[in-house]
Amino acid sequence: MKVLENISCNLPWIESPFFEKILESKQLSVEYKEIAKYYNENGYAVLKNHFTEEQADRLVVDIFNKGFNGDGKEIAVDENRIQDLWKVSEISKDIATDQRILDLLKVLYDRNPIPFQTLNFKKGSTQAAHSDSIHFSSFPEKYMCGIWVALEDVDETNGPLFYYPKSHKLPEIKFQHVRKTSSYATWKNYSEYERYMEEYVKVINPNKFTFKAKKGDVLIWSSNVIHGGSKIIDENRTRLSQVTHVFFENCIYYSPLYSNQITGEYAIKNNLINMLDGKSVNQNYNGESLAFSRIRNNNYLILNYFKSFSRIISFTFLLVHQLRKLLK
Ligand SMILES: O=C(O)CCC(=O)C(=O)O
Repeated sequence: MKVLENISCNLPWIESPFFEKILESKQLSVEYKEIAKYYNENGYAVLKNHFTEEQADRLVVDIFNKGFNGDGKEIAVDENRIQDLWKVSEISKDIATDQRILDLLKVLYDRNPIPFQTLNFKKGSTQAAHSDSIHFSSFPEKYMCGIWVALEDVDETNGPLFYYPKSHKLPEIKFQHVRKTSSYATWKNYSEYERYMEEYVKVINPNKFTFKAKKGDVLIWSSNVIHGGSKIIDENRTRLSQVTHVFFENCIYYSPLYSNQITGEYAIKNNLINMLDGKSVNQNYNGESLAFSRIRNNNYLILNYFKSFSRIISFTFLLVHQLRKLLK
């Protein structure tokens, strides 16, 4: 079994080609076993009725009082979206760090989960089809998931979450698959990715599901599941929800959107805070510490040599880069 674990292709076992064999070797409860099989096959899990009405209602109060109008006003990104309400709302943090969900994630990923970000939506997000792996990726890959919680009932009229089961098995689409040049991408280029994904789902033609959730239901998606927010049919209705984004320990975390995969310059997410202890997240590769050499803005080379000289290397690269720009 040790051999199998070692050759599990550096993926979470739940996404490994050796899943069945590893599952056989694990002593899981019937409930965990069923969820694991479903998650492996479909890339998501639904936990019906997980949070109480009272918990959902308390969070809704904080969304309006602390997220949009209260002390935490500045944390509302726009009139529909709040980022990191967990920092000012106890109930938001409680839901984001729910022990039963963390226990399940520990089983599914065999590593300690690191919840690091919450998003709350007042209405449907209407986000175009995407995988979280464009925003949040890791080395080894796929150590990331999203936990989506319905804070009220959702049907086809108030912009339900949509998702494509089994799409986690497709290759991860990174920004450099979408564009021809090796130039850097910024948020302004995100629509190029969205357009690509729109066409991609048409040709891949996976089954599209919408999550007609009851208040308190939860959907956990794996990092590469393609999902988004459906069109809102009834503009008068809200669709209150919370998403928690979660990484797992002992990885390097980066944003593919801002990385340059052609030149190997990664936008390392070095400002992650683990909600569980409030501490900054340590980055390493399966426990091995590596050096990061800053090349430009937030882009780094990842080095496994000259660790102590990484600053000198960074500086040299920056200098050469600037000189070349000047000489052009
Ligand atoms: O809530 C939604 O409609 C979509 C949220 C989402 O796509 C995300 O958090 O990645």
